[in-house]
Amino acid sequence: MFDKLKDSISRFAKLGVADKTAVEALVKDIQRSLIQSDVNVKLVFELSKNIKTKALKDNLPPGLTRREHVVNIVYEELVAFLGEKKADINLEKQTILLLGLFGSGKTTTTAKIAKYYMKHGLTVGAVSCDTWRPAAYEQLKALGKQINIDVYGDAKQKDPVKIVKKGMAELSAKDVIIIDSAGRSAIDDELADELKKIDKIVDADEKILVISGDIGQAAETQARTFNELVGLTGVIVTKMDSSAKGGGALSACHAADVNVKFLGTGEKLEDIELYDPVRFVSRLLGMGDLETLIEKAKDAIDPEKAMDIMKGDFDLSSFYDQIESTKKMGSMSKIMEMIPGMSNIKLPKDMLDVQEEKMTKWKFMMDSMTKKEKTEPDILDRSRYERIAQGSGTRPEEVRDLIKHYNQTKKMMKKFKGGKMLKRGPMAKMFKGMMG
Ligand SMILES: Nc1nc2c(ncn2[C@@H]2O[C@H](COP(=O)(O)OP(=O)(O)OP(=O)(O)O)[C@@H](O)[C@H]2O)c(=O)[nH]1
Ligand SMILES: [Mg+2]
Repeated sequence: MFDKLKDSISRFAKLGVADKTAVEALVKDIQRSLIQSDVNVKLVFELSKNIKTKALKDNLPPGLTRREHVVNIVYEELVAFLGEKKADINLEKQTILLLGLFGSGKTTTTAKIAKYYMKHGLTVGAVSCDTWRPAAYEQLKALGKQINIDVYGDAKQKDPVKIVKKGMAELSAKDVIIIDSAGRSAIDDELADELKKIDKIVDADEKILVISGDIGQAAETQARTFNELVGLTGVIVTKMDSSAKGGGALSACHAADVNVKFLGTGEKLEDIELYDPVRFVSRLLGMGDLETLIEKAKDAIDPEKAMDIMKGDFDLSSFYDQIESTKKMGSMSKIMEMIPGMSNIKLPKDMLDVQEEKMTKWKFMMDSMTKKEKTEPDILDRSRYERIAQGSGTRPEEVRDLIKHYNQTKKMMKKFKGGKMLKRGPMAKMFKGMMG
């Protein structure tokens, strides 16, 4: 879905100027992509109007070029358009009812989310109350076997309500019980009646509609109808991998005011991801993957310190710490690639990439420095250089080299105005994500 967006953005990003003509061409491209993904035309026009107005009228935030500003706006508008809310998944004891039309992916999704909850340390059981589809219970049983969960069903029982009652009792020791219900080719009275009865018995904590991405903007009506029927707590959009209309379905869910919880991205049981618009749009636009970066950064970096570094606001010891933790995440330029809107920024290439051997020496040097020397390296003079070199078994030139590297990085970071970029936009979001 939205296949061409990435190309449009990268074409735009390569342009020398980001004037009215360029913005208009970009917006046309975006429109084309969205309409191909079956996004409602009215919504497409609203979105393009927003992008155009903001891109051309907004005052340029300090530190951003017009081009970066425009890309950032496209990014933010798309996130808002698809629903800013990241899926909110409760990891407590609960019952989940999955419902939806024929072939939308309910049974597969039952097993997929079972696996997800298990990965988060919960015990899971599933109930098949689909008395419509031939061998529905067998299908779920086979999937359950793959992930080693208990599945309750009764191929002889024709009343889904009875199956659910019994299944809930059998599986009551499980943290999470997932109920796979029957579909129909359309929402008719029979299905409505059946779902209402099941809903009454189960009183599920989550009532999730499973929609196939290939229905595109028709998802809006479908989501609204099911919502009126049972009061949905969320939607899972499947087949995002195989349908060009996934984008239409997602924006339609947002328009219907239901929250997307997961996306199905393939036939295998691990092909599911938590819906996170920031991550999703970043990837769509070829602007890297913030989530991945946040995950990595959480392990490696102290966000407060990282922020100081970006602002050029650091002393020798935090400089050293930062080089060390940045190394854990990969090179600085790699990191920048993962940040939306930042991939075009020319960072002093691999300023923070220092060879291991050099790092060890630097460590010794810093051990031989006084606290004052580390916070105010400017006080270093010839005799201090010599003393530090002697204490660390290095040469004075090598100590000078460290200081030179430190000063250069500081200067570059200040010039690159990292601090200003941290106040808004994706960078700010990333750091917020790291803190949380
Ligand atoms: N490519 C792809 N295929 C999927 C995805 N989710 C489900 N499918 C496939 O869609 C088909 C229908 O999936 P089911 O899970 O049986 O759908 P269902 O809603 O339970 O169908 P009924 O029980 O007949 O109503 C199967 O072939 C699945 O492998 C997905 O995210 N991507
Ligand atoms: Mg099924």
